[in-house]
Amino acid sequence: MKKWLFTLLAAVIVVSTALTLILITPSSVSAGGLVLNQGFESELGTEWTAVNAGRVGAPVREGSWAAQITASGGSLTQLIPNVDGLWRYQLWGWIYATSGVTGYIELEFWQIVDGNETLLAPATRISATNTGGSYVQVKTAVRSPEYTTHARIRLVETGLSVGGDVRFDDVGFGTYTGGCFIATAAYGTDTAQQLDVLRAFRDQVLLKDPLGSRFVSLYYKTSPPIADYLAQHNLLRTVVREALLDPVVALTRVTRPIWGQRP
Ligand SMILES: [Ca+2]
Repeated sequence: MKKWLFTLLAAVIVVSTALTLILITPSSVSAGGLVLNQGFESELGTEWTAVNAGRVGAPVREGSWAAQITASGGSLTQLIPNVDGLWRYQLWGWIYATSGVTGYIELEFWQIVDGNETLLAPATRISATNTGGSYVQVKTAVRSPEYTTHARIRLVETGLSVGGDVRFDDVGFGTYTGGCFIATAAYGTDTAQQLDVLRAFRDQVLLKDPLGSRFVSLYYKTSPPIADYLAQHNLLRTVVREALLDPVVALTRVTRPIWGQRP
């Protein structure tokens, strides 16, 4: 592809996405840029340590893949650096579990200095049992203890036996923002499938670039009043969704092979 064309395309996507970001929940972006909002499309095996667990097709939840624990005692674990003490964080995820099986998303706060690891508080757990053939969202807010440097997220289960099934998708951790789901302004839900590709672009492109990160930060600071206004004006909301958001979503989706992370 010609270089100028690529540059033009990138510029169009960045500008369009920036305009659209006001409609996406800021719940997974913190002051320090900490972001973890994972749909298991590519990150499994790189960021997560999997034991008796792996990727599985996820027809019910967003994207093509979810995480599945394949045998009793299996787990998926991830250590997250640069977590601050005395902050309010939010932990969430989607769990699919068959009868008698419980899926847990556990969060621990650690102080890790010079290789010395200290667990600072008992694990916070959110869970779901027998979700009736679909994914159920669980979430909680928790304050990190003083001296926190890291968080550890663990996806585990109880009750899994032959014929049982437990899956996780869209597991996220980030600064608590009071549950202000700005996406409601346009799509009526913060988990609208249309927004997933934009989240991916934000996480994989914008937030990996210093300028992009500052831009996203700035946008999250300035966007709530705009989103509030949109939420109260149905006609404007429809116009924004159909004239701006939908084309941007389509453009971002078709260009994903260009900007997307390689698995
Ligand atoms: Ca997924």
